[in-house]
Amino acid sequence: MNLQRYLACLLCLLSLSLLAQRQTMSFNHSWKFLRDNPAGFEKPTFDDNSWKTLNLPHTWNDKDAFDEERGYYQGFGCYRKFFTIPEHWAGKRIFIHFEGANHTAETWLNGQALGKHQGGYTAFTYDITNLLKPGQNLFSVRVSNAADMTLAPISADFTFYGGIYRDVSLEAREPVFFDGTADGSKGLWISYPKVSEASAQIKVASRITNRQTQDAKIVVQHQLLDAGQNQVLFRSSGVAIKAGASLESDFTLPVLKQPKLWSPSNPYLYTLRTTLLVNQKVVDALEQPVGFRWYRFSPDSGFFLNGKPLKLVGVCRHQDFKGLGNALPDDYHRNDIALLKEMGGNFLRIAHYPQDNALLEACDRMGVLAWEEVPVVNTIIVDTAFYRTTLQQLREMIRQHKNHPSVIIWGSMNEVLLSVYRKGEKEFWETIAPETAKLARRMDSLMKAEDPARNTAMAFHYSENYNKIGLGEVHDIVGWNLYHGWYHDTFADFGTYLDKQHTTYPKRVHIISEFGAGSDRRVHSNNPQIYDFTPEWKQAYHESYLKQIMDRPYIAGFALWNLVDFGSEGRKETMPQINNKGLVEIDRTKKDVFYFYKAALHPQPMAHIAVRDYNFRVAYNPPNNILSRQAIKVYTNLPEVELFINGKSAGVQNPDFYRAIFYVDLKAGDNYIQVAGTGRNMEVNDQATVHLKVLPAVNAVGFTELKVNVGSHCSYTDSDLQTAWLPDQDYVPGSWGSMGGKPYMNNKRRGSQSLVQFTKHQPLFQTQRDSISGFKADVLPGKYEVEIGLAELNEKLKAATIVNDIGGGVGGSDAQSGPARLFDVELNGQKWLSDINPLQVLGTLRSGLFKTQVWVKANEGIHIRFVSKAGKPILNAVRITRIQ
Ligand code: GCB
Ligand code: CA
Repeated sequence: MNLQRYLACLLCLLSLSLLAQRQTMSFNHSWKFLRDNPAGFEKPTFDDNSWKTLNLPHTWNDKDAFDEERGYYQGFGCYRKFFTIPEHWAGKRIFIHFEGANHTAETWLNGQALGKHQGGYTAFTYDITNLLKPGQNLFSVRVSNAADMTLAPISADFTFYGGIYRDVSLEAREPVFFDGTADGSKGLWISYPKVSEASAQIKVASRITNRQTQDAKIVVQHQLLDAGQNQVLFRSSGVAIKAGASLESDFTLPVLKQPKLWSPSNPYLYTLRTTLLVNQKVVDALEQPVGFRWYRFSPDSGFFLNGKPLKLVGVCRHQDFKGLGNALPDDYHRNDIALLKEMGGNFLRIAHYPQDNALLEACDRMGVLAWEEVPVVNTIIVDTAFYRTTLQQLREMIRQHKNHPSVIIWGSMNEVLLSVYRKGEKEFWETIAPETAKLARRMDSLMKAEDPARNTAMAFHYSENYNKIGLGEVHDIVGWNLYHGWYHDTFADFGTYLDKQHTTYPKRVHIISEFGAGSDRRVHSNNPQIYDFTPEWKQAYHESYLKQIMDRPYIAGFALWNLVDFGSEGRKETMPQINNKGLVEIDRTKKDVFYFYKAALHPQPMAHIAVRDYNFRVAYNPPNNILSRQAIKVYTNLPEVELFINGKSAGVQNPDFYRAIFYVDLKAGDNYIQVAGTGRNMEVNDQATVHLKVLPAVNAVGFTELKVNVGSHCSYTDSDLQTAWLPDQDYVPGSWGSMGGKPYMNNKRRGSQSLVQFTKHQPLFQTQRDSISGFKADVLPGKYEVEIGLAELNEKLKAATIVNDIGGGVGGSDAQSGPARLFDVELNGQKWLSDINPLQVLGTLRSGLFKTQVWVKANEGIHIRFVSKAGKPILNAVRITRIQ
């Protein structure tokens, strides 16, 4: 070892051991909490004995955002914590750092106000030194997640879980230190003014504070260490700071020759260690990741990283998890980045707000390019206070996360014209639209001033209004959130729409900032349709979109919606309170469609039998014991795959765009499915089991039960009972089916998009046959239990207007103008239920089950007849069970 290297090593060791100069301590444990706002709670004398003790991270909405009650607690929650400063921290500056509290936090120390932080997704720091006492001290924090018209987000499709939901830490520093207290940052900001294959240069901006009582002469040392912790660059400079003052200074490091570049496939990280010395003693030190890369966007040919084209392929991601709300330990964030990498993704849209630092660190380390944004969603508020907090959230996000090499795009707004005519068309065009454009321009200027190296973007929804008011010209990139084939139109309309945008605005950079479809593993169809929540439709949707995007070089990339299922309390689809457009469920169980992306994006040879979402199937036995064919899909990137069912080959296929579909016969019970193929000289296998429950036909001797999801083309699986409700069908003589009517539609969508109470079987009750006249099942003689399920899905009918209907007669003076209904139900010619008015009997959006028993004679079968007295009869579900 030569002397120079020896000295360099020594220096490394030295600073490593002295890094302890800044000491950080987790401060998550044993807080007292009350979901209320009692007067004087911030004072040390306040009695908090009855409060709950808990550890952070914490949210108070982990349960109520998922229950049947509309809404969730949005108000105040108070936290208190007594603590003593360790003795060896005496004489140091002490800070408290909150990584995030949603959405407004007021903090006191020993009853004295430290400050108020607005914005639920960025960190904040207080220097508490001057208010600390010897012995016991008390922190009191009042957090609010109440609606606040001065703070984004105003409205959005996700739950605004309240609480101190990220880590809190205490920190001790020497009196000369890097100072990011004002914006929750580190006080040190890295940029790379010049990077190429030949050389790279680092610029460091910093803010250093001298809290000593005397002026300080400070040596600032920058060391760049490679991944093996060897020093590759060193620069030492001197600054002088007066007692009590802060100084902002820039340092430029020497040029690094032949830098190792950072990219998703090789996320090489250097470390920049910056050390402050006073009188040769280390007083502060920070370490930041450094990844050398450069990039650009082209309107015609997309994204380029380090001079080479790279399609951005990835996901958007929300930050919550089953049972935890948004209060996630760091590993949960890292785990989601691992999922994205496993899928072969290289791009993450951190939607719709800044997320945990652990997430960005994981992007740096694992190689994911990131777009991060502030939560200006659906609308702005025309108000200076709203503008101030918005710009502040933006500034904090950039200052806190700028050092992450993974970040390439800062985002300003999402679908901000969604609530367009909230206040009427006139006000929109005259005030809201121009003010939105103005705010977007201010945000862009701020982003460019804070970080000229990054690109800026905004996400539009499917509306020409963005173009009309000039929002397409504000930022560097236009992001489109498009849902053709889910909320409206067809898959192919997606590409057509984009092509039109591209030709109309040829100078724009286009990225797909969202597209997605919902799915619920309990709902299935061989004939999936738009907005039906079957995994089958969702798979078809993604298969089509990915192809369309890959076929268009001008599309820089995509961040599909969403990596995960997430909480959205206002959403009441088949899985109420959850937006189920994830590639994985809210507990991160992978859906089959995850493997479609993996097949398409990850280079590693793979094959996945896409039956995991549908591994329990029910069929009725046709006479000859051979079941109708079942489709088995394989997602794979192999050139050829062979499928085996119960050990027998079901043929060989060459997949088309990463998928092969085999039509096979399954037997009753467990079916063992295997797929095999070869890719890159590697043998690849997958195996799965599909259980097929075969029920005897209605007119067979062994018939036990028939369950039908009336009004829906989908089957519905009840996993508690290991059974499925079959899709509805028109009556087939000798078999079963409904008669008359058609599926209930709401806003041109199948089924209701509201929660039906008193059931966990939303897919059964949200769908319905409207105007039904009957249901028949041609069963053999015997005794049967017959049950029908009803729910009034029409929310326009109000109970108050119909109270007198039965007595006074429907259509009388008290009747509402809407389609009131009153009907009798007959069973095999006998009156079973009379004067059923579901609205009155059950109420709006409440499920009800009505059962009875009947002896069926020879050649009689079961015939349920709906006899209308007024309006149209309805039926949501039917069950027929043989009991004798
Ligand atoms: C969007 C929004 C996102 C929603 C998503 C959806 O365009 O940006 O917040 O969750 O659509 O699922 O409809
Ligand atoms: Ca139904």
